[in-house]
Amino acid sequence: MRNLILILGDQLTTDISALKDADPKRDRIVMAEVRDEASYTNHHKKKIVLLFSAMRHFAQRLENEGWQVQYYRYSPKSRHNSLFDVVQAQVKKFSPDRLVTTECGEWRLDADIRKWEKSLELPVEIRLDDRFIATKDEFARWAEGRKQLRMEFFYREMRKKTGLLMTPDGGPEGDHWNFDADNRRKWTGKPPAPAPFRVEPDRITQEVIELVDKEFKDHFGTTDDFHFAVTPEDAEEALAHFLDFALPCFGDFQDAMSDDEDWLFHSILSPYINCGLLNPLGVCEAAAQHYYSGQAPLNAVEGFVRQIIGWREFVRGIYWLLMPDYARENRLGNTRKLPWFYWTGETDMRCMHQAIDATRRNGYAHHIQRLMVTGNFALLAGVKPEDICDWYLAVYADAYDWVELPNTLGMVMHADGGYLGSKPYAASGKYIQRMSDYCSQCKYNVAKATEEDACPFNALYWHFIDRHRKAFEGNPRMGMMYRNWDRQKPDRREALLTRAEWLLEHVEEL
Ligand code: FAD
Ligand code: DLZ
Ligand code: SF4
Repeated sequence: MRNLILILGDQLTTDISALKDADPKRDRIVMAEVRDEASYTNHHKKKIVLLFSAMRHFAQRLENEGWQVQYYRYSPKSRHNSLFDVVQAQVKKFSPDRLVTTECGEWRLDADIRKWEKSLELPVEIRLDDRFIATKDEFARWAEGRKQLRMEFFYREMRKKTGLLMTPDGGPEGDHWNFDADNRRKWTGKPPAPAPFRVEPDRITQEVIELVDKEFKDHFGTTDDFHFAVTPEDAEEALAHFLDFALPCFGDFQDAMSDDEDWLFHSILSPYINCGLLNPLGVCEAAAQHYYSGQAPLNAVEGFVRQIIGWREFVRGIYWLLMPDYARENRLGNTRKLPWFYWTGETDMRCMHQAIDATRRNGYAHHIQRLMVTGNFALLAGVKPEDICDWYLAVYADAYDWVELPNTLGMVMHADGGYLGSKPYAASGKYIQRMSDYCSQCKYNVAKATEEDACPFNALYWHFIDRHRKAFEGNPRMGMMYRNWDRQKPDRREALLTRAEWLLEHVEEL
């Protein structure tokens, strides 16, 4: 046998670089559902269903196309509990000339795979993951020598590289690179948000749901109402659904939140893009096409494209530039344990309850819920980065270390000193009230700050500002906040800090 080709659970496309120039007659593919990957965090049950079912569908497709596939189904009694165990067994059985794989997305597993050449005594060829627009080296070259790494400037390079939304003379469509200023509307029910795309589980998915309910019953979330796509064809349908029904309003309501709508105008494509069912560049090209055909406005399409070729590529670049030390960063010196209600949703804070409950049911919450509700609370309450990062890695169907970690540790917790934002995304209840209708359903009063029934975000916000004065006072984007704080009467400041201290002591009861 010539090559043993390892395909990981988030590499589910026939275009994956490990399969380039492969020969179905002489090469053999290995894929495996293994305990170590399914249990290194408390993955949401829906994420395991999505990946195992998509892996099984993908293996079946490869077999139908004539490939020899060694597929290991999950079994608690298996002797092969890690990807290394599986590969080692295959190497023993078939004595391949070499192992071929595509670079792994997570530092943890990547570091492991890079040791295999020695432990297997076999050449291991690790190919670039060309689903990303920038290679790790390209990002490192862009970053070199820059005082500050800003997503916006990297994004412009990616626009030029891909030609997405560029005019023939090399400028950005609409004369601006970024239309974010148009993308901050509150949603009050009109136009109605589209129903999310649904696929009913087929026989394979049903089997996996039964497996997950039995073997992963202690994991977070529920398998109930599983309706994610698990094949590339269905994921393409999900993309078409988004382009037709949600993209036109994506920009306007990108930052909005709603008490009775889980999905609003978001694409819900990250679970598919991240595991290989959709190609990120293809998704952006399809969105751009909707702009050129007049089906969606530029602020929506540019905003959407920026999330993918800007933010998604940028966080990956930061991850590989700074790992493994990055994961240990805690520049604000936080020490608090993650409050238990992150796992149960049992809190009277309506915004937190709704975001956590949607997360539990769906394995999904949209960006502003992640950033400005659950993230903002963890930042204000001073939760340990490690704890909150573990939570985000566990609870979302799209979560992988390379994308979760910079978003949480960097963007939300500002624990890296500011690679993902020039100031922390800290906000009081006023922001949540402005962008949602949660507050009108809440036990707490968003207009109050110091009283017993006052919105906890308000006093916690000022406590955050006060306790991190040294870190942020000199930041030009924070200066106004410090001036506002200093202008308040000493009694008022005292009352706010006293209320915040009480809240911090009683976090578990909120
Ligand atoms: P849309 O709002 O429709 O956006 C379109 C696409 O843009 C997404 O599918 C995604 O591929 C990309 N995108 C948007 N924002 C980001 C971003 N900040 N970073 C990377 N890609 C982005 N995204 C993940 O894919 N996996 C994660 O584990 C993850 N963890 C996060 C943790 C925190 C604390 C925060 C604040 C954000 C996190 N994000 C993560 C980014 C973002 O919230 C999700 O990508 C988005 O909510 C997915 O839903 P959607 O497909 O409907 O996105
Ligand atoms: C996330 C995940 C899960 C839950 N299970 C598997 C698995 O059983 N087999 C596998 O090959 N991959 C799995 N994955 C994805 C990996 O843990 C890992 O996150 C990615 O391969 C990183 O690129
Ligand atoms: Fe959230 Fe405060 Fe509004 Fe309640 S009042 S929903 S806690 S922001």
